[in-house]
Amino acid sequence: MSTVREATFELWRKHGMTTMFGNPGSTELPMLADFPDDFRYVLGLQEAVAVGMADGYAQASGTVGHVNLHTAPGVGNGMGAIFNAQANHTPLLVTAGQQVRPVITMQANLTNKDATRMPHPLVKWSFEPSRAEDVPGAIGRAIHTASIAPKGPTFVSIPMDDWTAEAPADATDHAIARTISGRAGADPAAIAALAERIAGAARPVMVAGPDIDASGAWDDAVAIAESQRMPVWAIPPTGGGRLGFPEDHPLFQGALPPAIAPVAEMLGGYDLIVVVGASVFAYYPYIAGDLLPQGASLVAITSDPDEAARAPMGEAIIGDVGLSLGALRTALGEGGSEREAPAERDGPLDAPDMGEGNPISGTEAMKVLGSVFPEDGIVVLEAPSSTLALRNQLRLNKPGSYYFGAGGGLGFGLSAAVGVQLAEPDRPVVCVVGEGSAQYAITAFWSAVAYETPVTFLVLRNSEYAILKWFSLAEGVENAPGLDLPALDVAATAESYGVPAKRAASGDELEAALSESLGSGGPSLVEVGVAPGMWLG
Ligand SMILES: Cc1ncc(C[n+]2csc(CCOP(=O)(O)OP(=O)(O)O)c2C)c(N)n1
Repeated sequence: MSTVREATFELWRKHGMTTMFGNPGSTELPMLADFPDDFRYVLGLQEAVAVGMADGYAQASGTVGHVNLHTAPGVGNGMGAIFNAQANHTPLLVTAGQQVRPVITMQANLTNKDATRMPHPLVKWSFEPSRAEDVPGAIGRAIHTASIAPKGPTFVSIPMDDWTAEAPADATDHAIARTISGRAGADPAAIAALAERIAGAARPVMVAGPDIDASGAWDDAVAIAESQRMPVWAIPPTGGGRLGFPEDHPLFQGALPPAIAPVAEMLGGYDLIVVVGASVFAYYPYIAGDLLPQGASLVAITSDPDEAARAPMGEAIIGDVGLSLGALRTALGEGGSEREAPAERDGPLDAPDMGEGNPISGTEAMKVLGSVFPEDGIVVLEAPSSTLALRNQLRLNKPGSYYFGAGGGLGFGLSAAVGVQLAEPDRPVVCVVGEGSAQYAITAFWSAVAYETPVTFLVLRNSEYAILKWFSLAEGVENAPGLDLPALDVAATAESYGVPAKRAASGDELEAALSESLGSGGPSLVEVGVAPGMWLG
C-alpha cells in the first residue's frame, strides 16, 4: 500500500510529467515533501509566471504541463494565464492546495471555500475529490481530459492532509496504468467530399491555424497547398498562438486582418476557403461587414467541437487536424492541380528612415532581428505594436518556431519564453516583448536565471502603450488617460534579477548586442528604443 503522494508522483512519472511549475504555500508543502530526485520543480515568483511557464513548456514539449498553485489566492493570481492557456489549447493540469479536511467546513484560514467553481469557465474540468484515496484517480482523469481535443487546462483541488493518506492498491494501480488514445479522425465521407470540392474549385484558398503545428500536420499542409496550388493565408495574428505554414513559402500570402469586413475583403475572389486548425475567426476589433465574400463557401477543419459550433458561417469538419489533413492529402491523390500558381507576395516592407538621432522604427528593429536570427531559433512574441513587423520581417519557416498568447492576456511572453526554453534546451529562444507587456510577468527574469534558461529577451521600448493609442484612434476615443509609460527601465529591472542587459539606440548597436546575447549561453536582455506607433511592415 502506498501513500496518495507516492501514487500520484508515480502517475505523473507515467505521463512523463516530471517537471512541475509552481509557487508553493503551506497548503502545498505536504505534496512537496521528500520531492523525488527524478522530478524538477520550477519556481515562479508569482502565479501568472508559474502558469505561463507551464503553458510554454507544455506547448513546446508536447506533454501535459503541470502547475501547482497556492489555494484560492494562488489560483486567483494565475487566472489570466489560465485564460491564455485555454485560448492556446494548451494541455495543462492545474493543481492547488486546500485546507485540511477537518477544518474546511468551518472555513479555517486559507480554505478555498468554492475551490471547484473558482477557475470556471476557463478549465475543462474542475474537481475536489470527496475522499483522499480518490486523489490519484482524479488527477489521472484531469490529465486525460486536458490532453483530449480540444486540449486545455483542467483543475484539481487537493486538501493538504490527503497526501499522507493510504492509496488503495487496486484503484491506484489502474489509475496509473491507464492510457487513452485521444486522436479522433474526421468522418472519411466528409474528407472525401472536401477533396472533391477542392479539386473542383476554381480558386481554393487555405487559411492556416495554430493546430496545424500543434498536431504535427505541417508537412501535410504544405503538400496539400503545393499539389493543389492553393494560396495560403495565416489566421489573424491575434487569433492563434502558433504558425500553421512556412511564412517564406511562395504560396504564403500573409496574415489575414482581424476584423469581419477586412477578412471578407481580403478573401474576395476565392470560391472555396478551407480553414485548418483555427476558430472562424477570432475577430477584433468589430468592423461590421459581410462574413464571406460573394460566391465563396467555407469549410473549417477543427479538433474543437465548440469552435465548429460557434463559427458564424460555413461548414465544419470535426477531427484531429493531423489525421484529417493526412486523410485529405491521401484523398486528393498524387496528381497535382493544373491551376495557375498564385502570384508571390512582395518582400518585407522597407524600414522608414527615422532621421539621425531618433529612435529606430519597430520595422527596423525586426529587420535587424531577422538578420541575426538563428536558423533553428524560436520566437516568443508579446510586442503588440510590432507583431506584424516581426511576422513580415522574420518569415519563420519551421514548425515549433513561434509562440504567441492567443488569449491576449499580457504576461504570456516573458514566462512562456522560459517554459519553451526549458522544453527546447538546444534551440535558441528569443522573446520579443514590449516594455509594457514585460511588467505583467516581470519576475520571470528570476526564473530564467535560476534555471539557467538562455533566453534572449528583446525589449522594445517606445514609452507608451502604442497598441492602445492605435485602438483609441480606431474606436474614436480621445484623451484617454493611462497610455503613456515614461521612465520604464526594463533593462535595469532585469539586471536586478541577475539578467545581464544592454541598451541599443541604433540598428547597428542592436545588431551587435543581439549577436552577443545569442551567443552568450545564458539569459540576457537587449533593450532597444523604438519610435512610438504601429509597425506593420
Ligand atoms: C492582462 C492584460 N491587461 C491589459 C491588457 C490590455 N493591453 C493590451 S496591449 C497593452 C499595451 C502593451 O504595451 P507594450 O507591451 O508596451 O506594447 P506596445 O503596445 O507599446 O507595442 C495593454 C495594456 C491586456 N491585453 N492584458
